[in-house]
Amino acid sequence: MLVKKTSGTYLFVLVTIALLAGPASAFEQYSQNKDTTNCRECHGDFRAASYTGPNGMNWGVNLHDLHRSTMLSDDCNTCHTGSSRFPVLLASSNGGTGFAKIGCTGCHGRSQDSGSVGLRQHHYRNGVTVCEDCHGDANPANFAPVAENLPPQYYFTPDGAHPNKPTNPCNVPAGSENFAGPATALDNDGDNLYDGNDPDCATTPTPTATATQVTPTSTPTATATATGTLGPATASPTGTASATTTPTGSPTATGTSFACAGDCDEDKKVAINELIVGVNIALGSAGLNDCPSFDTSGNTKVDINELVKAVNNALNSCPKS
Ligand code: HEC
Ligand code: HEC
Ligand code: HEC
Ligand code: HEC
Ligand SMILES: [Ca+2]
Ligand SMILES: [Ca+2]
Ligand SMILES: [Ca+2]
Ligand SMILES: [Ca+2]
Repeated sequence: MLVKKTSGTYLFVLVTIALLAGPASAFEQYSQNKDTTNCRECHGDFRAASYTGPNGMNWGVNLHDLHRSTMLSDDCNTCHTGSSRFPVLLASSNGGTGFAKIGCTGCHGRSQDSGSVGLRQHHYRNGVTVCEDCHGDANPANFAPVAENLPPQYYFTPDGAHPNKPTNPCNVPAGSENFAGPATALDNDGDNLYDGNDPDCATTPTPTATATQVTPTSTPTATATATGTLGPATASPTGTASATTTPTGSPTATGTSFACAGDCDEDKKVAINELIVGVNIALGSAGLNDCPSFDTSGNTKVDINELVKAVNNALNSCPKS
């Protein structure tokens, strides 16, 4: 293993500590043990009779009932796992009727981002910077989430099993994302601008990827261009692929999408040898080309928070997307 002295030792120790620490102390569940830890430290008991938000506003409703009854028509498995009601994991569940098994992130995140980045940046912009200790993408300087108007995965419509679930991140028509509390709903992309007040909502929702094929007229060359918001890169990644083919061929376009930090071979797993590649890129003894998926911020370097993210992916499996 190619680890240089000084900073290399530091990185190796860091990776080792992260491996040993494991997810036990992480915010991957609403509370550690039904106590004032993780999300519950600031958002309180999810089942409290009357929810008071972190900034002191009382919603006059029970957050548990607002979610499970009002929005989800009592589909408990949307958030709950196994036969027990505890713990409640943030990104995994048994899966409600017709829903992917991704729990809270089904509404509090978008599949084009790696997990609930907008939610974390909303915290960051409201002075809660603790998320950045473990999620580099919590800092808006490190990651650009997709726009407010792109719907979370559970917002598809129509749905007979949950006729009152949220459907539109711009809250159009009114009441399609907002059900209680302040007149606003969710700041899906974490820029502190909500729903219709976010300029992203002035445009009609854009498809996540478009492909145009220029049909060749006389020469047997076809070009395909794909643009879209694919994966956690800062800039909007634009991939271009050209294929030389017969006029009847349908060339496929490939954009660069790194859904899982550290997953060099894109098998949806991060193996130890892949982590070592990341450490070597960070140290300069390997090039970013050896595994571009480490550079989730797109700054052409591998930073420590990106290594930590990869370690987390190795421990907890890649984010579902
Ligand atoms: C240190 C306190 C703190 C912790 C811990 C915390 N939050 Fe928050 N949360 C806040 C504050 C402050 C806001 C912003 C206030 C607001 O928007 O009304 C907020 C806002 C939110 C919102 C509203 C987002 C929006 O678009 O308006 C959601 C949802 C949320 N938090 C969920 C969570 C979850 C899930 C966790 C655990 C992973 C968590 N919070 C942990 C303090 C905290
Ligand atoms: C939107 C997500 C969501 C849905 C849907 C949901 N719950 Fe929950 N539930 C939670 C959260 C979050 C907690 C609190 C976990 C904590 O405090 O760590 C909780 C806690 C509970 C608890 C207390 C568990 C304990 O051991 O203290 C029970 C019981 C429960 N839910 C039952 C249900 C039932 C029954 C349904 C369906 C009718 C349901 N829940 C639907 C999110 C949900
Ligand atoms: C002590 C480390 C730690 C802190 C601090 C932390 N998290 Fe996490 N969080 C984790 C780990 C580990 C996971 C599970 C692995 C994963 O999915 O990335 C996780 C998963 C999540 C998930 C579900 C998966 C995803 O990627 O969206 C959400 C949502 C989340 N955290 C939100 C927050 C928010 C909001 C804060 C700040 C209020 C926060 N976390 C603070 C470690 C942490
Ligand atoms: C079906 C979609 C959906 C799911 C699943 C979901 N939420 Fe929500 N959640 C929302 C919406 C929409 C709001 C805002 C409602 C409003 O403004 O009336 C919200 C509001 C909240 C708030 C209050 C935020 C504030 O501004 O104070 C918290 C906390 C929260 N959710 C946590 C969770 C947690 C934890 C889970 C998973 C256990 C979860 N949610 C699952 C849609 C969902
Ligand atoms: Ca925006
Ligand atoms: Ca509201
Ligand atoms: Ca916004
Ligand atoms: Ca919104």
